Amino acid sequence: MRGGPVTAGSTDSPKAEFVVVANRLPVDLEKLPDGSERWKRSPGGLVTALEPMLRSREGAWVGWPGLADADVQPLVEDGLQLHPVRLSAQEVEEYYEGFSNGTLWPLYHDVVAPPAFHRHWWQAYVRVNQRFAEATAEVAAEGATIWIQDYQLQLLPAALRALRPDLRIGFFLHIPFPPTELFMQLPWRREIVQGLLGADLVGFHTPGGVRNFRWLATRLAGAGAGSNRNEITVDGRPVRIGAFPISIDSAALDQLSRSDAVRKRAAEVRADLGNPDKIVLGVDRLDYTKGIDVRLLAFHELLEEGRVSADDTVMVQLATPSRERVEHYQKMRNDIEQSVGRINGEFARVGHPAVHYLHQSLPRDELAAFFLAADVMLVTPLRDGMNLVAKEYVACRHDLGGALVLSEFAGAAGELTQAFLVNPHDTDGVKNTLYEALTISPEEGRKRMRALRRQVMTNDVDRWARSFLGALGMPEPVGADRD
Ligand code: ADQ
Repeated sequence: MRGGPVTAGSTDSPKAEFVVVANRLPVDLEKLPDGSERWKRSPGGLVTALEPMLRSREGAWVGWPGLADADVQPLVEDGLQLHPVRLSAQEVEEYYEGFSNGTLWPLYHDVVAPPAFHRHWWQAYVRVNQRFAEATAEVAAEGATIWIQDYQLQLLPAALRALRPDLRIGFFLHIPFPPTELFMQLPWRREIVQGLLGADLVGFHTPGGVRNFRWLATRLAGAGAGSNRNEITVDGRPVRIGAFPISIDSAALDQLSRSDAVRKRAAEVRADLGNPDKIVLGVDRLDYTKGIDVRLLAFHELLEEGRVSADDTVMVQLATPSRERVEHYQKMRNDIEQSVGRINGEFARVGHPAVHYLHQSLPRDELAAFFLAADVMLVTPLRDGMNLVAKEYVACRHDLGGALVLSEFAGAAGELTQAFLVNPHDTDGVKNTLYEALTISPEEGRKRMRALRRQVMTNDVDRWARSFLGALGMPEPVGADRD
């Protein structure tokens, strides 16, 4: 699916053998200024990974279209059935912004912000998960394979199993599964664990997530040992658990970054920045877990100490607007913008900012040009399920240039061991590592980048999806194209 408007197709869809269920559909319903509505495709890593599989199996996707109170009929897009789930404005507030993003998101990210526990948010979460279960049960063929995505739908596996015990159900969590002590704070901890255990396979990014979940399943849901270490049993039913580190469409990004247009644009970006010796880059969804403040502070102190000069080193921070209605995000945005202002106030010259900050979402090819132009990529989350930006940077560096500074607390650190790993809570450590990455010899840089690329180019998102669905035991379609 590429960008652009989508038109509604036939609505009398057959039952699907393979169904992806996610909070959001791969298309967004948009309201135009004249009050009319249109579909806009929202290509992302998950869509790109799953789309070929969905198409080859005439699959379906169940999700919210992104607009409250929208009564939308199912549609067929290029052979892909899309089944919208309706959410009221109050449900968006309580289930999505509330329980998902105000309770679960901070709780699962090491409580870097305090999670709020509200019973009416929880009730909305239960109600919406039940609605997703009914919508999915409606769409799925007898014995179909269902792949549920992410933390907004943790009650769905059990709710769906209750309605349709014939289905093969997989669940994948895109964010970290928290340490047991933190998870135990959740008033509805037992319900969540029991919800997840409705699946036949529960997948996490890292072995740590698997360990935490296994402990909680045993403690809170009486799960027993399975026939091997990747299995537990619940009421005699085996539930597989495992680590499936997600990745990106590495080959596509590699190709894109090799194109003349992107290479030319990367040179333009450098020139636009005043042809500095070094460009330091951050690219994130604007979220308090991403540690944007951590890297701004490190850069600020390096400038103050005179170890780095704004005359020859610039920082660029690209931040996609995110969850702008949630209060905590508004405050964080103000704080970051204040820090950028402070650094520029002290170190910029007219026409030469020390930090360039764009609160914008950029097109893919533009992003690739920035990755190609950047000498150091700073990825410093306080906690992150995986972090795809780190992998995208590596996939774009076919020239073996650039250095990746990566937080130990990103799932990606488990695979990208040749990066400059940092503890984002240790400001001196981040500062010294950033300095080291800025001053690395070209030979050492190439050696590290070669090793990183070997990892990222081999383990792409297609392999991830196949490995999850293989573990779930999904049958290959007749004539499937296997590599
Ligand atoms: P996210 O928290 O959204 O994902 P991440 O994995 O880094 O984090 O993905 C962000 C995506 O947005 C990347 O593809 C990136 O290129 C893109 N992006 C960021 N800033 C952008 C900008 N300014 N313009 C355009 N694009 C931009 C969640 C989890 C992660 C996990 C993924 C996938 O929090 O830990 O890696 O899901 O499972």
